[in-house]
Amino acid sequence: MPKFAVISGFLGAGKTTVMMALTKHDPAVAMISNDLGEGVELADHRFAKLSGCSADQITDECICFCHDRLIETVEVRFAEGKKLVVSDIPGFGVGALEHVYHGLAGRLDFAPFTVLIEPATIAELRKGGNMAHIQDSQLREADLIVLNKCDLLSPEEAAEACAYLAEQYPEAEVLPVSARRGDGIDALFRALMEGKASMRHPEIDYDGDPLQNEMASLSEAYYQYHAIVCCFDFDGTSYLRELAEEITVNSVRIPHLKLLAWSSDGDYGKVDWMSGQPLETTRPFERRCTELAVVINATAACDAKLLDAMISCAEQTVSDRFQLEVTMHKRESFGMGD
Ligand SMILES: Nc1nc2c(ncn2[C@@H]2O[C@H](COP(=O)(O)OP(=O)(O)OP(=O)(O)O)[C@@H](O)[C@H]2O)c(=O)[nH]1
Ligand SMILES: [Mg+2]
Repeated sequence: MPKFAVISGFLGAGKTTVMMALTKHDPAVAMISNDLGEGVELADHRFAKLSGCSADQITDECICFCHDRLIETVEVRFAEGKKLVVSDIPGFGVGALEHVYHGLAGRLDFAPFTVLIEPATIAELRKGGNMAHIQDSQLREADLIVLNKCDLLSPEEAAEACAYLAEQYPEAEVLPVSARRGDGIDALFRALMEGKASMRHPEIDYDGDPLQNEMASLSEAYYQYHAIVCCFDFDGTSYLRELAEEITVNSVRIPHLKLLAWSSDGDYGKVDWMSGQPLETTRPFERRCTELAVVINATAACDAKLLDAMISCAEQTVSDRFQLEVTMHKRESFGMGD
């Protein structure tokens, strides 16, 4: 019987990258990107499609609260012969074990509830830093904890981090991977296909102040626009990097900023930024371009109006610098506590 798994984990842990790696590892895997923007094209979904992955998106609401939509999407993929469908939840999301696994018990066959963590988050958890309650609550839901980005650690550091996670979360299996290199993806695929969901009921105070306060401090923004240059061509990667640098000059913590752009000839580029880490060109453009469709998705620890102002000012400044004419299609921002 085909299976469904939730891939949870904090913003930037690598959920999208791991799901993409799973679909590339075995053609019997399909992925769903889930986020809250209304009627938008998610950067994660478009990036997965541009990269040739078998991918769907569910926007506007968390999969915790749209069971029929989720089942419909999963069943279309099962009917095509997929053996495993994986979906993430929004990166600050907690509660999918209760709402999705227990809420849909009997309607889907579940693979282990999987939570990703990256080295930077372990450091935050250890010192009880920003967002530690969200990260800890996510990990307490896990049947399977995946330590991603192991390429950033020495083998000794990775073993030490796995031992820490196994001690803190003794009910979960811990698996080290590097989605970027493909290390451990086969082991993850087998753990999902062969393992079972425990259907545990961990004690998590979903409505408690610490969790609610952390969630309420976050805002999201979704931008979509088309940019065209009149009489020369330009480097799309430089445009995205300068845009990210302009947005991040502000001293606001941004757990994850994603800038994706593509041109009508099929070329595309993606730049990611996570506070405290270097700006990353996840995928550079191969050719120069004369027009681009651009999607910006961001989650930041500030008021929604400030986040919107930061992005729109940066977009205008950098688009002017590149002499681009912009047609805005979508501009939405909202606070998690609104
Ligand atoms: N070094 C390294 N970087 C990685 C790895 N996996 C993902 N990344 C990078 O980490 C950043 C975030 O990855 P995503 O897959 O977008 O993270 P996510 O969990 O889906 O983030 P949200 O959708 O915001 O919750 C991107 O720049 C990725 O290229 C990895 O195994 N190693
Ligand atoms: Mg993602």
